[in-house]
Amino acid sequence: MIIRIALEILGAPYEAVLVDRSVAAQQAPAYLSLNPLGMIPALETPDGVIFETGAILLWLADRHAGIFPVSDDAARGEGLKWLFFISNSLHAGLRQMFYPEKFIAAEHAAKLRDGIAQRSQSDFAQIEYLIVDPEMTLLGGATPTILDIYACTCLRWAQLYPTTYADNWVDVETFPALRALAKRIELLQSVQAVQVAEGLGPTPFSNPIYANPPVGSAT
Ligand SMILES: N[C@@H](CCC(=O)N[C@@H](CS)C(=O)NCC(=O)O)C(=O)O
Repeated sequence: MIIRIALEILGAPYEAVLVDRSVAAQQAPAYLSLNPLGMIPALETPDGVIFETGAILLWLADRHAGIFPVSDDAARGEGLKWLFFISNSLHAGLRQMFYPEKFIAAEHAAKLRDGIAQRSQSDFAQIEYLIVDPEMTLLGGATPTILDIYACTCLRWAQLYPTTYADNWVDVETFPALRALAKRIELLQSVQAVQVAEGLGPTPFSNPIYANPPVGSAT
């Protein structure tokens, strides 16, 4: 969904193709030939296949100005460090929450999750701090950026998953600025188009529901 939102914001033409996780299509040879890591998303471009969410967002932003500082913009470094933070820390931590079996033996999964839950809470707190920082215009600023949609998408995931851990494991009440940003971003026409296409419900970031159909949609 996140790459699709970026494409919609940019008004770039694209075709969505469903990778059906209910049958592990992301591990099938056809998909592995696109992304050998077997993870979604991947974007087929004239420059070849791009995968890793942060890389795709950056690639798109570099080719369509307006959603991230361009390479010679003085704000580029500020944007890059927080893009890498969201990708390497927040998103990576969420993956450990959602797929602990990929990181540790099953009998230790609960302990791993307990630790990562604390870490994710503090990563979201960092995002909250950036949004309220008047000097930081790339998160919660006047126009949407790839940092906004990446942070809001992480907020969505943390509110829905994992289904086998404590509900409300991230205390979203402690992030009023992030929640306000989520409410603002989800009103964008581009986000609404994606939520309709993928069955995400009207408030996919601030008050998310499970997608219907659950595996996603290629509409
Ligand atoms: N580091 C990857 C993580 C992507 C990721 O976790 N994708 C999930 C779906 S949202 C996935 O492919 N899960 C299936 C799996 O890991 O087997 C990225 O930034 O794109």
